[in-house]
Amino acid sequence: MKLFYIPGSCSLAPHILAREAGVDLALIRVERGQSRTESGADFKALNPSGYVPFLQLEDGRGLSECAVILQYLADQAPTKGLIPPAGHHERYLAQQWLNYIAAELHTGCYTILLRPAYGAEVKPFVLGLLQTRLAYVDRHLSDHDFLLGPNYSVADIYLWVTCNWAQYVGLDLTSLPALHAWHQRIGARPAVQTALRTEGLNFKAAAGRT
Ligand SMILES: N[C@@H](CCC(=O)N[C@@H](CS)C(=O)NCC(=O)O)C(=O)O
Repeated sequence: MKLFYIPGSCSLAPHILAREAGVDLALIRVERGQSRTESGADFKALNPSGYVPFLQLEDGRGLSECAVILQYLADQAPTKGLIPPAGHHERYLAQQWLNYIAAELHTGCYTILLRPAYGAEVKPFVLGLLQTRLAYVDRHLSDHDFLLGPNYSVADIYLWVTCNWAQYVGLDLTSLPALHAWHQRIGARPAVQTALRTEGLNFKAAAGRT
């Protein structure tokens, strides 16, 4: 399988997950803002939305949307326990968090805060929303080790990547103690460190933009 990615962007989440799960992926870099791959191929011809992550399966079919790709990859390695089995209540809890991260944090806040196309007048309001939404996550993590309770999962990986963007929007994660401690803990995982190094990033510089 091939994962199309932009270093440090949301595509870092499926990249980390593949390493955690031991799923073999070829990484194809897409040039930010240009819809071209590193070899000059037209990325939109392959994925008309133009977004990374994009996963091309062995049979040539494609999958887009970060939350969906994460579930697909985790389902390839069911014994690793990175996602609860389909049909179980816990699977819906995983989807609940994935959807929250995608809608409320990623596109609902960070995309607006980080793209110059959105005017400066909306940004303080959206930053306030982000703080409120992350405070909710911080409260949850204050009495749970991970988003799904005792088990590290795809939801933690996606949240971790979005938390890396906090520094670019002027948000200090130390103001959210449980989230900050959780972020440090996950950042130390070998699979996370290897993915960061492979994308030419480091944890301290915390990895790119949406
Ligand atoms: N709804 C999409 C949004 C993905 C998205 O925003 N991708 C960004 C990177 S985080 C992107 O491809 N940007 C294109 C660019 O910067 O050229 C998803 O959840 O996967």
